[in-house]
Amino acid sequence: MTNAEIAAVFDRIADLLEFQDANPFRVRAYRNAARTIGDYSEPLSTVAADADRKLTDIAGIGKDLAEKIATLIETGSVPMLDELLAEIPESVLGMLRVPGLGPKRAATIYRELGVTSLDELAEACRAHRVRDLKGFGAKTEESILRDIDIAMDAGNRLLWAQADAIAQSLRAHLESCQSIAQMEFAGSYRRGKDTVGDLDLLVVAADETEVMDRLGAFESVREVLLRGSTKMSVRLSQGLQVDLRVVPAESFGAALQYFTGSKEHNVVLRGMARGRGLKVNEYGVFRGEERIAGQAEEDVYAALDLPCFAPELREARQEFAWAAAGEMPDLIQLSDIRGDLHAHTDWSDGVATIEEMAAAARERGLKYLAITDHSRRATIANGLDAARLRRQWAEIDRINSRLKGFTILKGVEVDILERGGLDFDDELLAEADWVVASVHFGQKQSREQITRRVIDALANPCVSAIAHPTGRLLGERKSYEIDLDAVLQAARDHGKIMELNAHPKRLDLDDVACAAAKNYGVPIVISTDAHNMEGLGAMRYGVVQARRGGLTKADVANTRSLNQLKKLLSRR
Ligand code: DGT
Ligand code: CA
Ligand code: CA
Ligand code: ZN
Repeated sequence: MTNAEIAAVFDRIADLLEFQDANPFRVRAYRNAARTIGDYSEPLSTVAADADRKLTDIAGIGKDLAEKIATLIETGSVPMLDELLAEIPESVLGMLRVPGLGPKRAATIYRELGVTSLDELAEACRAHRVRDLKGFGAKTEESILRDIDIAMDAGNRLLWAQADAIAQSLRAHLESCQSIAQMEFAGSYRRGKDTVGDLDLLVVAADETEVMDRLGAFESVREVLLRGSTKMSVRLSQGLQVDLRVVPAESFGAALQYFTGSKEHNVVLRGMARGRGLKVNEYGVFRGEERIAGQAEEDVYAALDLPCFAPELREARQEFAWAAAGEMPDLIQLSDIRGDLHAHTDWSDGVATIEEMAAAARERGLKYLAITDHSRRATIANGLDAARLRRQWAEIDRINSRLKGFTILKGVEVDILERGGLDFDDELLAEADWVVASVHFGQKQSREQITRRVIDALANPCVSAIAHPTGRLLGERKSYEIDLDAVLQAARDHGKIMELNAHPKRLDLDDVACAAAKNYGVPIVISTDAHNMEGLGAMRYGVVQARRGGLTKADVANTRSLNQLKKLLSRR
């Protein structure tokens, strides 16, 4: 059983408990467990099998949890989950993914109307049976119907990070196949899109039968959907479909270009080719019958006098204009990142100590780390009051005095309150090195209200950046209503920074908003929002999205040295 599978079990337990309206702290404990396990780099089954090691040695895993994990690894299930499932059919959980439909309302719909799936829910809304339930109404019914696609999609598309984990293990599995001469993933996965519908895989192989047999033997394959002479499609246990195509070596570059997409990018490309009397398809670039390019992707683009676009840019947004003007941005890379400016510790809802987080950041080659635990409003996340925050900062001073070549910044993630204003006084915030402000509460307010709250926060001289500015959670919740243009203008006017939260579920700001920030001259900070040591590894997901937004090293605040960063911050 993989860590991701174990994490999914605890997430399901949390879902079911929520559905039963259980104590939120109990629900949170299972959510945190899922996060810790999902982020852990070593397979827990390895730790469990090692007689010299204990699961409880892992930060964030206590005795009760360790027992459940051991049972899971041993038997493939855990009694608690089975008991919960005996009370509530699993299909009902899909309803929890409809934005705005909390566990309480979902439970009402299930009990009163006997609705057990998303399809039935849509039907009940269309038949206007939902609006008459107590606590509902016509507006709620309409919004359920409007947002139900998010919940339906959630089952179909994987987060890029999930697809990446699968792609990497599939690549490792296939690499031992002697027959494969070249192999590359294409499609939305290669473009780094935040969610991935299916994996497109291209290979050049001496013997396609061997490759297809090998793919069929991949441990996660649940079903072979189709197998032909050059194409094979399988469905994996995670629900993801993989499309394999075996292509001739002389067409590999053309196929890679074609199947990387996007479709819109390819439409523009074909138009440009036609203008030159050429034809582009998945087999090559042709002048009449003659193939003038196809083996390498660069050659396909070169035949049209175009640069070999970074896959992240191939969305028919600005890339062709940049190429025409000779102004292709030199995209940011993971190695450009020097620090992480959003991280939690066991002082609030993280699981590692300040020192552990700092050591882990240093291990990753970073020079600085801001500790930004939650402010008191976030009671469920064990938010800090002023006294505890001051104690934490004193502790950071002590740790810093022992560190050489690495600096921990005294930060805080301060809540932007529902009524407006921040959760701490300016006097306290002025003592911080770095302040990120976030909207965690009052997310259902109007566009005017939320925009005003965020702009006011930007106007506060103590605030350095706005964290996860739109609040979206991929597959769970759309952005709250916010006028991002007005927010970016305010950020520019007040010399502030906007966050690209690198958590794979957030990626917030998204690629398009990052490009908008760049147009306004607003720097972006790519931050992991890590709640444990492994969580710091999310930086690369953020960098991929930043690249999709066309950001360069200079556009991103935390590529700077600490001194340069301080200069940037002194603008506020
Ligand atoms: P996904 O899988 O929904 O996350 O998105 P993609 O972009 O991976 O889409 P997919 O898997 O349907 O197709 C992969 C690429 O193949 C796509 O980005 C462009 C190319 N492609 C597929 N079908 C067509 C088509 O009908 N026309 C054109 N021009 N390109 C296509
Ligand atoms: Ca695809
Ligand atoms: Ca596909
Ligand atoms: Zn945070």
